[in-house]
Amino acid sequence: MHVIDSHTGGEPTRVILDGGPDLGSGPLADRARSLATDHRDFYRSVILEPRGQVAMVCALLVPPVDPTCVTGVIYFDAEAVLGMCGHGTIGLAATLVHLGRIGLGHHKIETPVGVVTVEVIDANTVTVTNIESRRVASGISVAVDGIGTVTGDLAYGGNGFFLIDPSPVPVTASNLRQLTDVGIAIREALQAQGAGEAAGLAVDHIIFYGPSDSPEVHSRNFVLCPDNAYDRSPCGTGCSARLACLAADGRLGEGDEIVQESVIGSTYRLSYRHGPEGGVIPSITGKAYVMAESTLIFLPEDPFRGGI
Ligand code: PYC
Repeated sequence: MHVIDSHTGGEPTRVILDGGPDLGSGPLADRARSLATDHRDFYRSVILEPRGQVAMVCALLVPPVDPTCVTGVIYFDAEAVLGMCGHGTIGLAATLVHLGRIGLGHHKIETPVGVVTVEVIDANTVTVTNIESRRVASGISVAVDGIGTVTGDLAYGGNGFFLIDPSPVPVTASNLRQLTDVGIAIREALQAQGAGEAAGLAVDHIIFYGPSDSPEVHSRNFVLCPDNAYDRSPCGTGCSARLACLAADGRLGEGDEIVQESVIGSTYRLSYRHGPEGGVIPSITGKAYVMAESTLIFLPEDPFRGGI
């Protein structure tokens, strides 16, 4: 299995060029469901230690249904198959440039939730235009054991998010353990309360917001992913959900640009235009760097070939 590893603002992406399971040629949403239900051992073996690490997101390349797309892609982390992945799409574009498969300019990529566009500005700088994103519910309160009542918005940006601003824990790199634990507790309470279900949204990502030290930055975030790793980047689909909330609250106008910082200090530039369904079409600009080209080996006699 040939893979190329990159990172986008510190968050790793492993692009799987070949050697994945045969998922057929149906709609990408069906192929993603098949990957999630029938090939869990495969995707965990590629991403988990000792071959990978839990912060990584994999991008499995598949033939697109739409022939105008340069590729189809299905993203997954160690716990779940994702609808979309913003940092992964920036990393994928930088990887396709590295391979000589695309050049500067605009290209379409098919994902399970729809077609997204990348604009390759230079070998490392990419703008993703995501699928239409929307706020689903605002001011949702959840009672969390040991923490109290936490209030936030439910929003969709290709994945389902609960966004909490301001964070109950200061959003700093020295608080990663506490942010993770509190994020897990909130997600469990939210799921027990059925808040996402009631709003028609499967919520598996939690985002906290706090102030940044840089005056040009709008806010700093901490994003908890389904596998309980935190996103080292500002999270492209999370930023899409955030843009939908800022637009719905009248806090950011169409075409106005903000800078979103991650908990480790990496940044994306964000803006939106209005979408046809009443949501927003997000633009996310970030940088990715290719780090390794590898052949993964799965020896039958290796007791940990399926990952730890
Ligand atoms: O950038 O959309 C994103 C993302 C989702 C999970 C990790 N990164």
